[in-house]
Amino acid sequence: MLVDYSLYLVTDSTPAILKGHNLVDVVEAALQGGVTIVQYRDKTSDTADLIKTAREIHEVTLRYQVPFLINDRVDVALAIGAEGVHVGQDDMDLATVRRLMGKNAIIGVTASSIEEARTAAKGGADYLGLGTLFATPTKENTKSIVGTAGIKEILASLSAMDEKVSTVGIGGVNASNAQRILYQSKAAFKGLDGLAVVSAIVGADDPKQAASDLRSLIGRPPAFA
Ligand code: TZP
Ligand code: MG
Repeated sequence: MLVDYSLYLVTDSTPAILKGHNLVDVVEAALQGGVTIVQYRDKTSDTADLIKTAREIHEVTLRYQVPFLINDRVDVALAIGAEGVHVGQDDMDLATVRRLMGKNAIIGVTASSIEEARTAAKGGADYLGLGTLFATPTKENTKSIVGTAGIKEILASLSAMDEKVSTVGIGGVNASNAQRILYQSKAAFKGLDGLAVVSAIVGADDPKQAASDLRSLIGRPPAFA
């Protein structure tokens, strides 16, 4: 399946980031602004609430014909018929996720090192979330801050493999650094396929505008290039 990873929205349900906005409305605004794929990431709600909110978001993403993935929870993804799942290194193993979700599902894995990235690529991940790029309050206690230099090393190593995997950078991405991250990653063969963003869109006063600004920055060669 051809998936556009260029502007990947990852949701956050914490009041500090949502600032009174309704999450489903924020996702719709972000879709209007041009996000190309959406992941529902919610570490606190109970299962019934996860399923309810995931269903609501999925109704919206289906209207915009954008793939919808669930973070961590294969059971929730299966329950609502989501297009995919994103798992971290401590979640269900990739082979089991693939068996449960089927060959057409979009499966993403977080990778913070060359070894993690290569293992997930060999294991048949469709894409890798590479990071953490920059320290971010959205995800505290991240194992490692890899920066653009670390991302470049991972991309260089992946490009030498037969297995083809898409990649998105995540962690502290915003309108001020998006073009630089993409530009610097291009020095490593094909570069990143996209950028994953949480607070720069979910926490924006105007999520549609924030998404649209990021989308045009991503599509445009940087002024400094
Ligand atoms: N994984 C690595 S960093 C991160 C996740 C889920 C959070 C990124 O959030 P933000 O607000 O875009 O920095
Ligand atoms: Mg996880």
